[in-house]
Amino acid sequence: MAPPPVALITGANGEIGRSLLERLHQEGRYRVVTLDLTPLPERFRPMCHETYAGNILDRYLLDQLAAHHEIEVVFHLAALLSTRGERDPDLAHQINVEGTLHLMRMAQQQSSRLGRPVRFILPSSIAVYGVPTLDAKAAQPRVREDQFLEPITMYGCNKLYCEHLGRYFMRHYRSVGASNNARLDFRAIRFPGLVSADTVPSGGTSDFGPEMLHAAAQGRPYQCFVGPDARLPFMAMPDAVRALLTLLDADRGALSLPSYNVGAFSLSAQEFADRVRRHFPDAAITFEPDAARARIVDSWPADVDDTQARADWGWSPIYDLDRAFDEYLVPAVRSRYAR
Ligand code: AKB
Repeated sequence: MAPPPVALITGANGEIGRSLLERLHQEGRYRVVTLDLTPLPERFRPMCHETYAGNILDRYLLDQLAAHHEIEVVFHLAALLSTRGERDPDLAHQINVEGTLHLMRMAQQQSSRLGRPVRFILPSSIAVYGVPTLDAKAAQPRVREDQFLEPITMYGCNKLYCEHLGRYFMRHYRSVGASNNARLDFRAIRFPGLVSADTVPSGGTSDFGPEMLHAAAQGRPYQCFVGPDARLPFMAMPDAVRALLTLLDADRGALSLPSYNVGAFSLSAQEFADRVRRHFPDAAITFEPDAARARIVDSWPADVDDTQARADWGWSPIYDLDRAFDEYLVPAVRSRYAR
């Protein structure tokens, strides 16, 4: 029997990466090769066919990866998130754009070599949106994929441009001159703020939600860096991983967009704090807004319209607000910090 095909995960050591790795390992459909700046912790290594510690900007390393493995699927998760990106926009551009370009080029070459399209999955973000005012945010809470595409962060600009790059590589790469028998098959999801019970995110601006929850579960006070009215869409991590895998498996012919919104639930920071207090009544949460970070959150939509993902590839979240907290987040963080 032929061995399972190879899937490459970049940024495997990050929040989505670790959850995705565990899920792929359970399913056993792929031999997983990982690439991350930092070595994977010991417990994840047996889940991988091979692990590489290195930089996606290292083209020599990417060439080596491509030479050693017939990569059929790329999950390109490595990125510098929105807050970190504003602290160092040049670095954000390098990692988020140049790194993605290198990887798309590699996936393109693999597609030509294998004679079939490598599927390239990119987690994009609600950061691609730039809603101009709070009035506009209130008037249009559920934003469609083609609205408000004027991001105010380097990270948002990078993600939006990478969506275009993916579409270009899939449909138009080298359309003049060289012949192309197989282009890569690009698919992207614009994720809301993700909340995981296993990891605390770092460098993002939707981080206030998960930070609040993890602080409360550890009995630590938390100063929220946005005001109580700041509202964002959120999603539980298992749904995010399921979204990636469902989009991966979708029929190419059914996909009408290169990049899709996916929604689950929308919460203000106050509502998030109230939910947390419902389960951890002693949680000491205060609001001490940081103007720059609060402005970023204000520019992101309150919620997303995911009609197209539902219609094209059957997207539907398992975890609505109640289930996310009652059945996943709270029991899992409790047991995590009880250990
Ligand atoms: C961030 O806050 O930068 C990310 C995102 C919304 O993409 N979590």
